[in-house]
Amino acid sequence: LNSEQALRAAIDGDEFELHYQPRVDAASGELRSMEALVRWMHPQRGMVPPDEFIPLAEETGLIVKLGELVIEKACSQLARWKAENLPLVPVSINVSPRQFNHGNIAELFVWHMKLHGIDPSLVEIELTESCMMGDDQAISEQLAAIKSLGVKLLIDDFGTGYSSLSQLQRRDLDILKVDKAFTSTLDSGKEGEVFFMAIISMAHVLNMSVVAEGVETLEQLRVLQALSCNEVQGYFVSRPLPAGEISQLMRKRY
Ligand code: G
Ligand code: G
Ligand code: NA
Ligand code: MN
Repeated sequence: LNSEQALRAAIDGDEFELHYQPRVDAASGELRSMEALVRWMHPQRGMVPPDEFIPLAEETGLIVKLGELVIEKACSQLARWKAENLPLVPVSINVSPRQFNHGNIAELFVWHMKLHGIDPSLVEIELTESCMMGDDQAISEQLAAIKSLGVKLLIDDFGTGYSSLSQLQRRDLDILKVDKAFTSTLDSGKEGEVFFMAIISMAHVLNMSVVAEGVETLEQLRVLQALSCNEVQGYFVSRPLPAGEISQLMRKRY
């Protein structure tokens, strides 16, 4: 399981599946997007979570192949939902630093969107802060290429990395996802609230909307609503679900 060889064989054997975690409007609860989260359906071990293979995929460079598989699966799933006439919302796809630095992410997305007839407004890309470090010019060009497609850009796990305010200001990002570690601080007094208040007002000045990740309780949701956090994601709303269960959710929206 933990070898490069096993991971490579799993990629060739198509042992991966996407689950989808809803992201909803904080005030109305309306479905806004779904995050695609990859799972390894191991023939012996069952479902293996990404924490157990994404780091290895990053180290070995297999993330490039695996990442393309994820893009392909997300686009073909969107096409299936579209064919079933379900009310579509965007799917948000994680792109890791190595994958981002490997090169033409924009072209890769265009190719798979075209292949499946998917409108770019139905695709979002989640980048971590570490994707924003390095050759400034090259990063800006990649981000601009993605934005010109009409795909939204999210900064994921915000607060855990080293991005500076000036970096945030320079990048043309649409949505800021605050790391779930900060959401859990809302349970222990005002300090967590003050942090969110600062992040939210900064993001709004920069024309970004804010998502709180890892929302697990009604109390957390209430605080986030009061702070004008735009959207929430987390077990309180829904766990990541297989595509079939998402279809049922979408049918209920009619
Ligand atoms: O699904 P779960 O919450 O267990 O995900 C754990 C970690 O794996 C998260 O950091 C998540 O961003 C990452 N992850 C899940 N799916 C993908 C994927 O398709 N590509 C990349 N690069 N990371 C993913
Ligand atoms: O790094 P990223 O934000 O993509 O990680 C998403 C991970 O967080 C997934 O593994 C997902 O299963 C997990 N997750 C999603 N919602 C919650 C939550 O409410 N609480 C906790 N503890 N984890 C969550
Ligand atoms: Na993510
Ligand atoms: Mn995240």
